[in-house]
Amino acid sequence: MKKILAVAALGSIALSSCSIFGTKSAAVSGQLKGFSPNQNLQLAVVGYNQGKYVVDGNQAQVIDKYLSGGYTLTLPRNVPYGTYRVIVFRDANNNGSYDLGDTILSKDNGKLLVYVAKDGDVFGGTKYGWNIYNGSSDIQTTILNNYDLEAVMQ
Ligand SMILES: [Ca+2]
Repeated sequence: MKKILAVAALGSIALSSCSIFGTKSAAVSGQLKGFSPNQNLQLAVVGYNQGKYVVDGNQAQVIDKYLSGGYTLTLPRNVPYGTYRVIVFRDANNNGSYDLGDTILSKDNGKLLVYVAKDGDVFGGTKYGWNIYNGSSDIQTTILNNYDLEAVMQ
């Protein structure tokens, strides 16, 4: 009898974990300020941990070559949970993704994209999926806009 109960309990756990599979879709948008066209500039969502950009080949790279003042990027679902930034970079080796040797041309805007497995992960107030954390408890959990990027002085 106990064995049957245990199996039933396991079954319900499996069912409830199923319901959290499938990340809600999300996109981040913002304005681009001060960038010059014709510099082979691209946009990417890049891991950012402990003050450093992560270049490990596992992060999805989302590219938009049309620097037309503003941007909207669909955020990937097949990346590890953690903290990310959108960057503008010059693709020095023309391989279509950000990697060592490419120059980041956007300033740190003080915001992090936070991808979490469940509500409240990483920072209090986050919701399952993608969020924008701006250093305060006022976290954007649904509409991920105003992630503006400004060019560094060159
Ligand atoms: Ca590159």
